Amino acid sequence: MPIDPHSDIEVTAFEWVPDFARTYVRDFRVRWALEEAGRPYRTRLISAVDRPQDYFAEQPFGQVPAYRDTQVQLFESGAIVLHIGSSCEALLPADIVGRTRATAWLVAALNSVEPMLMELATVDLFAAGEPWAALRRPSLVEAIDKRLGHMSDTLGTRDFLEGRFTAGDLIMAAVLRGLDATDLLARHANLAAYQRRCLDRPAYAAAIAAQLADFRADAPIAA
Ligand SMILES: N[C@@H](CCC(=O)N[C@@H](CS)C(=O)NCC(=O)O)C(=O)O
Repeated sequence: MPIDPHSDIEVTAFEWVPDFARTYVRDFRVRWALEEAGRPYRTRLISAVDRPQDYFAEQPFGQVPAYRDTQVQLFESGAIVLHIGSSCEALLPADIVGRTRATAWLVAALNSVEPMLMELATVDLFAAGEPWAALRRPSLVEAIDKRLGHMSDTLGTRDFLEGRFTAGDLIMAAVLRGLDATDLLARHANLAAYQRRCLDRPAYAAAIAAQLADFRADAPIAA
């Protein structure tokens, strides 16, 4: 889906991030949902090092993504994906059971999986070298492995968490990318294959390509 500068839908993303963060900035989730829904969008790019003060009125924490269309102005990638899904059956089934189950998986990804993976990122990346990080890692890895094991059992031989691809799979597969630098997902073959199935979707590739295309080459200078 080409970016359309005249679209009514606007996604706010960062104009530049360091190499290690590229393809991981959470606006890719929103871009992916819009690609799945076949909706063109325009981007507004802001500085990650010097956030515009008035941006905090739109995104209370100054983070990306933010989103707006003719109806709503939103923040939080999960809420935005649910909103896009609310008018797109490819993301959220029309029937109440399918819709609420997909929503439950989306919330589970953000609330029951992502916090653990964020803690692992702190231990392995942001606080690497701190003595407490090395002490925390083994029990954290054990807890993550156990949680993935339960999810692997629940998924079983299904292609997607609820049988067909939904917004719940989109956010779950996106969240599981937090394990890219580890072997933790590979320990659960059906889960690894499930994530690959999600990421092999053309809409995902288009979203990642669009995020990369939006980054400027040089780091902006902080004011
Ligand atoms: N829960 C939020 C998290 C957003 C978030 O952490 N965004 C990161 C980029 S991936 C960010 O803006 N980081 C800069 C900061 O926290 O100041 C969401 O899912 O939208």
